[in-house]
Amino acid sequence: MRLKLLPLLLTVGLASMTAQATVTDQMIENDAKTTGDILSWGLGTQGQRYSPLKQINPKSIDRLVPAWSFSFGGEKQRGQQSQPLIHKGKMFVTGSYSRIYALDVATGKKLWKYEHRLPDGIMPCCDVINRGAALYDNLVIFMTLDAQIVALDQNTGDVVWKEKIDNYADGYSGTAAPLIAGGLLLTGVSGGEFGVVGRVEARNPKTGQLVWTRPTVEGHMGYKWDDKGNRTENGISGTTNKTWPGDLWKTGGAATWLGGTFDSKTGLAYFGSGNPAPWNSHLRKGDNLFSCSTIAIDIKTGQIKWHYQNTPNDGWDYDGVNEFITYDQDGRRLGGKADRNGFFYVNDATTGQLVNAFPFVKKVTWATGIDLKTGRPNFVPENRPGDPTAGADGKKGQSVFAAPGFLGGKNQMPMAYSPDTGLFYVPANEWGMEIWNEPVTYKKGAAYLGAGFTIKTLNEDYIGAMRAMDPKTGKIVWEVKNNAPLWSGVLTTGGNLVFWGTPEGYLQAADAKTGKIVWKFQTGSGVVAPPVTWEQNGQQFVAVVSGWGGAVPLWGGDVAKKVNYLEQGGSVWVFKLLK
Ligand SMILES: [Ca+2]
Ligand SMILES: [Ca+2]
Repeated sequence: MRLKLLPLLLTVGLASMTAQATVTDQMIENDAKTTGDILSWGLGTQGQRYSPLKQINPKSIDRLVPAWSFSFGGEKQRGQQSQPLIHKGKMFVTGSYSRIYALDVATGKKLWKYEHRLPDGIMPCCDVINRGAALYDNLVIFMTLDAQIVALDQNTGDVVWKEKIDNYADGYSGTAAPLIAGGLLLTGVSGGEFGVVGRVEARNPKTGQLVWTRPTVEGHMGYKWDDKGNRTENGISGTTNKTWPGDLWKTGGAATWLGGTFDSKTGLAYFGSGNPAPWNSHLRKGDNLFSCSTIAIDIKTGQIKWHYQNTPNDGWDYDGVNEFITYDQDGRRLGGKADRNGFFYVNDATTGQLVNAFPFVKKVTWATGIDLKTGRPNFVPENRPGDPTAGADGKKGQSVFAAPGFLGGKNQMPMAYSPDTGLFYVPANEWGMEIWNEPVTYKKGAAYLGAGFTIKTLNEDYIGAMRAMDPKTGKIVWEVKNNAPLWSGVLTTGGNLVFWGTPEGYLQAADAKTGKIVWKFQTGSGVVAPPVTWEQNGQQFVAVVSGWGGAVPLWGGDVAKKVNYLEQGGSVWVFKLLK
């Protein structure tokens, strides 16, 4: 089914037919099937990260060698979490500190670079990273650490339009790759640790003009805009004060910081939402919608079609931002999500009904399981960090050991789904934390947590584990353990391969059915970005960005100390088969 465009966008779309190198809505809708380009984060808006290409396979992969490498240069390194895009012989890849490069895909030669001028006082919680760009028409569009969206000409790197999302000084930032769906540019916001208000925004990708906004904290008004820029109300999200006490919803967090996926079969965009603010859950009795949830938005209306809350009244910073990947199973359109809270959820993609839920990590302390009838977790009340007002001095609540730690059974690194094997490939981590609550009051632009914490290891020999999960049975079909925490996304292919990176610097590949490692390459710095593959002139290529950083070195407590020998970097590697 091809979605009908909004009248406004149809007009704009027709007017731009003369533009060159155009990326169309049709091309984006078909992205997962077209192996010669990569137009969206996730290799298709469903986010499956599956390519049907099979030239590189367990038999031929011995001959996989570097074709070229490109350095992001300068003195700016830190975390590199970007997924490259490929279109008409060009690679578009973002770097740390809100930089973007266009490269000649054949040679790695730099065509242009854009370095966004960042003000002092930006407040990214979890390193100066960027996860990638979006392509539309002749534009390449990305978000910046000072909460702007910049659209550049694909050929020249010139700025075509630039829009401010919100005030960086209030804690807003932008790190996710934008999503293009049904002629709209869909973005979320980062800043849940600063009491921002999460939302999803839809814009005209040609101009940056807003079409609608949908807040992800219950009680806030959504808006829509007509083609003249007139704003009208579009209904409140939920019901004010139904799941939030007092005024806390006004600074309720639920940041949509990892962006979203889209399925043209349902017409819905799926955005995950982060923790409710502040972290101290005793201040906000209730479910605190729509935090820690999967939120399905009808992109034509900007209304929430359904939501499923993974962690009601979260007390552990279990951001529910993880990607919701739609797929077919038993004649149904379902979606899979490996949540930071340690459970893997399968929901009906059209209605949100919970179909299955099971742990994908070995130690979960906050709940004994998810009730498939009610859809709610079976909480373990004594494992919730205590209320500080219950203590003798009122300053520190009872500390608990919780697993997963707040960095999650899975974090920002996107998993992959293979329609060939029917398995999800989940980059998981096994760790815990000591966590306690403290009193806190909201102050604009300041951290809004009301909690103290230290990440702890659970096992001597490993933290990371790449796991092949069967969404029907909940079984781990195979796993590959990793000493350092996994922080890289995953790619799977019709060549029966699964690719992922490690903080130790390897890009590696395993047999998708057995998990046997069949290839690895040392990139020179930690890999915390998702690999991609495409074909050009009959040859299959693989690419990945390398550069250690992200939340682990900044927030990782005992784990950060354990991996402080890892070196930073900033480069993109491209591989092909030796003939
Ligand atoms: Ca494609
Ligand atoms: Ca968070």
